Amino acid sequence: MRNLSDQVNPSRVRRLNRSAGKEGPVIYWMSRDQRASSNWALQFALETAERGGTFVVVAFCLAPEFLGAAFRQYHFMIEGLKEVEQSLAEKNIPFYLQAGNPVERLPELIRQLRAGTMVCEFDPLRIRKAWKNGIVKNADVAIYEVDAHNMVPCLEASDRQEYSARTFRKKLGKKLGGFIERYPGSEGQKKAAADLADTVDWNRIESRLEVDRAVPAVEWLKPGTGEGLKTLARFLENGLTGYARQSNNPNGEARSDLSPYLHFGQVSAADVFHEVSLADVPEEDKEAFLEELLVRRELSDNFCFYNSHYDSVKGFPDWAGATLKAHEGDPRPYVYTRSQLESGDTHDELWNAAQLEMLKTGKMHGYIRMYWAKKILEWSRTPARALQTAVYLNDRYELDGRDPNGYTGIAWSIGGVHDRAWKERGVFGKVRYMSYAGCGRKFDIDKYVSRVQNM
Ligand code: FAD
Ligand code: FO1
Repeated sequence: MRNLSDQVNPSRVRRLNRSAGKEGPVIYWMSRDQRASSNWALQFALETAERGGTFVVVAFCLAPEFLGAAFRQYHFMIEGLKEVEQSLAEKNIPFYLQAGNPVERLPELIRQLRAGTMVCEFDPLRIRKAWKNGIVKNADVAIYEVDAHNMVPCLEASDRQEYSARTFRKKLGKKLGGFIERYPGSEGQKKAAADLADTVDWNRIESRLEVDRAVPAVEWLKPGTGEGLKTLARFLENGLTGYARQSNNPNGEARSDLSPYLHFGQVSAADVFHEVSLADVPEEDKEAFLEELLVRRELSDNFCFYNSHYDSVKGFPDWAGATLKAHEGDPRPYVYTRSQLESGDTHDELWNAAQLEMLKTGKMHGYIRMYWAKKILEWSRTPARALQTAVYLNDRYELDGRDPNGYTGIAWSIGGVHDRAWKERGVFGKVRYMSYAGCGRKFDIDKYVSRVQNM
C-alpha cells in the first residue's frame, strides 16, 4: 500500500536481501542514473529516509576501469557528476565520490556512516550485477533496487526474453499507462548537514584517472544534465519534425544526440517522453521517435537482462547461429584486421567515413551503425571475431557505448537478434544483409563522406 507521501511506484522497487533495515542514514549508490532530479532511485531513498526519521547521502564509486571506457567517456561522465554534486548540495544532500572497486568501497562507507539502508539502481549489465552481488554479500543493511532508467520497469514489462520488437511493443503498450508518472518536485531534505561530506577534489580525481587518453574528450557535445536538456530543447525545435521520414538519413537533422545523456543517466527518458508527447509536431514523428526511445531502448534492457550471452554469439537466436555456422567457411570478399578497421582503412569509403565519424565525434548515426556492424561481419574471419571487434570499437570510441543498446544493436546487426530470417546469401546466411548500393538509395553517400572528412 502506498502511503500518501510515497510517489515511487512500488513495482519499480525490489529487495535485494532480507537484512532488516536499521537506524542510520540511507545511502543511494548512484551509478546508472547520474542525475539529481527526475530520479526515482533518489526519490525512493528520500522517502525511505523521511519515514525513518533520518537522511540520505548519495555515493558514486569511480571504478578504475569500465568495459573499455577511455578518457573521452570518463571526462563526459565526471563533468556531469560535478553538476550532480552541486545540485545535490542545493538540496542539502551530501555527495560522496569513492574511487576504487564498489564491492569494497560501498561496504566501507556503510560502516563509516553507520547507514541502515542502501538504495541502488536496476542495471542489466553483467558487471553491475556482479558489483551488486558483491555488496549484498559484504554489507548487512537492507538493500533495495529501483528501476530509475526505464519508463516501464524492465521486470514489469516482461518476465522473459522477448523475441522481437513486435511482441515487446504489445506488452509495453499494455503497461505504459500505469507508468506515465510525473516526478515530484523534490526540494531535497531538511535533516542532513550538507557539509557532512567534503566537497570532492575533482582535480585530484582526474589527475589520478588511469584511462586511455588516446581517445580524447569531444568538444561538440557538452556533458551534464543542463546541457542534455538544452540538447533536447534544440531537437524538439528542429529535429523532431520529419523524424519519421528522415531517421534513415545521416545527412539530415533527425537525430536527437541524446544517447550519451541517456546512457549516463544525466537525462531521464521519462522527461524526454513527456516533452516529446507535448510537442506540437506531426503524430507520425512522435510515434517514430517514441518507438526508438521506448520500445527499442527498453527492449535492449530486456535482451541484456534475460540473455546472459548478450555480448556473445551464444546470445544469437538458434536460426541465426545455425545459418552463420553453415556459412562460416564461405570465402570473404575482403578480410580486415581489427587495427585496419579501427583506423577506417578499408576499400569502402562509406564504411571508412562511418568509422571516422565515430573516432572524431564519439557518435555515429543510427542507420549507419547497422551498415557499420554488418560490414564487420562480412569482412571478419568468423562471426565471433566480428562481434568481438564491433563491441571493442563501439565501447572504446562511442560516447554512448558500454550500454545495453550497444550490445543489442550489435547482436541485431550481426546475429539477427529481434530480426527475422532473410534471403540466404554468402557469409550472412539468412541474417539481413545491407549493401553500399542500398545505402545509396536511402541517402547521398558522397555528401555524408565529405561532411565527415571535413569534420
Ligand atoms: P535518436 O534517433 O535521437 O533516438 C533517441 C533515443 O532512442 C536514443 O538516444 C536511444 O536511447 C534510443 N534509441 C534510438 N535508436 C535505438 C536503437 N536502435 N536501439 C535502442 N535504443 C535506441 N545506442 C546506444 O545508446 N549506445 C550504443 O553503444 C549503441 N550502439 C549501437 C550499435 C549498433 C550496431 C546499432 C545498430 C545501434 C546502436 N545503438 C546504440 C542504438 C542507436 O543507434 C543509438 O541509440 C542512436 O543512434 C543514438 O543517437 P540519438 O540519441 O541521436 O538517436
Ligand atoms: N558506473 C559506476 O558506478 N562507476 C564508474 O566508474 C563508471 C564508469 C563508467 C565509464 C563509462 C561508462 O560508459 C559507464 C560507466 N559507468 C560507471 C556505468 C554507467 O553509469 C552505467 O551504469 C552503465 O554503463 C549502463 O548500464
